[in-house]
Amino acid sequence: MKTTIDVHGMTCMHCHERVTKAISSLDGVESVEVSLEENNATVSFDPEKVSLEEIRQAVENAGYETGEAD
Ligand code: 9UX
Repeated sequence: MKTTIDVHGMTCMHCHERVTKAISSLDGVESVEVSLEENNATVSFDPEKVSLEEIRQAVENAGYETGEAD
């Protein structure tokens, strides 16, 4: 499935890279597109391997706040 989650606190390209790596390193994530401008991350993942909650947790562990998925 594909979903977009809000990610707050990213201000530079290093933040962008940290969030991208935090999400893409999870098993079950197929692709991730992080937008600094829109403060979100669009993630394609296999829900049988990884949950949305785990993805949000990975982003928060990297030091960023997440919002509700749309
Ligand atoms: Mo640079 Mo982005 O400290 O937080 S990684 S602003």
